Amino acid sequence: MLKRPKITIVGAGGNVGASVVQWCAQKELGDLVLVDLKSNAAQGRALDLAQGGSFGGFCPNFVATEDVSFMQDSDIVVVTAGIPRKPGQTREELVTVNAGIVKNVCENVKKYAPQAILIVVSNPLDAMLTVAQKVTGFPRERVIGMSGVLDSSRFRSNIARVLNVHVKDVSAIVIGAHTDKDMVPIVSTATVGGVPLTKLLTPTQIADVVSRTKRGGAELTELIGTSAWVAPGFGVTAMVESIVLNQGRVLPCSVELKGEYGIADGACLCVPVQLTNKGAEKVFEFELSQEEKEALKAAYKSYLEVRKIALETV
Ligand code: LAC
Repeated sequence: MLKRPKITIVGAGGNVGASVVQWCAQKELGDLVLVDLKSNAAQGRALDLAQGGSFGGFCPNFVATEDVSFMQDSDIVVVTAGIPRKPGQTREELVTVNAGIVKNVCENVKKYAPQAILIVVSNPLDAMLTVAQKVTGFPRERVIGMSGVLDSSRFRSNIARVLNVHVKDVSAIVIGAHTDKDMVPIVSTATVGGVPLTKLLTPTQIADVVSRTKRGGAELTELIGTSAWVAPGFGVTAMVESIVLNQGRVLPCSVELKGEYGIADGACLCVPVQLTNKGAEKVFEFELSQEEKEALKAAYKSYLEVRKIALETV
């Protein structure tokens, strides 16, 4: 008998988790299990979504629970659990609290869903991915971080806004660390309708777009008092969709590197990867400009500092 993919969202009572559920439900990507340790939080989100199902066009048959064992045999587990940053905070400042939460969730993933593909969203993302990998022992194909899809989406939308063009025609990626300081928007390969970005914007305009992209999450957090959820929800859903439909899309995601880009083995940073029903099946490597190479090296150094704190905590 054919079965629908089982997708568990841990932290579904929070904004990002609920946004992931909404878009995965609308796209009918699988049977959704909403887990949140906070009493009634997942149930409340499930009810809200179910009440909108008739207009949203999806069947409101979610499982919502505080009981992590309901993730049993999930094909995909999305981890959004953890505290979000507040205005003025960096993602890195969340490391000690969130490392403990991610460790706890991942122990349960290992126990109940040992074959799952794990998508981590909790911050500081790249260090949390290392925690997830260490706790589960899953291969790199099955431990993937949501960072670059969001950062690249911000980059593309900033370019589209400055040029007043449709965002669909903007092709641009962000790699590196998912931090304000060390994400690396790639200008050398960015194009608009196939035309290099460097032919369309002045260096000053490009510098502005890059800086706005790196501060995209911080800017939004200052405006609304907590971190984003709509764009992160879309980002996670694009990853889930590529995996469950075996689309093979090439999206920037954080994964464990094995020497690619000259980065030492075992570091988790964002690079373009192909997402299939095996997970992060293939890492794509391409030539970076000198400036981008240096920025990636700096991202690696910062990652090591945050990872050290994360691993000391767990
Ligand atoms: C952001 C969070 C999800 O960048 O890291 O909005």
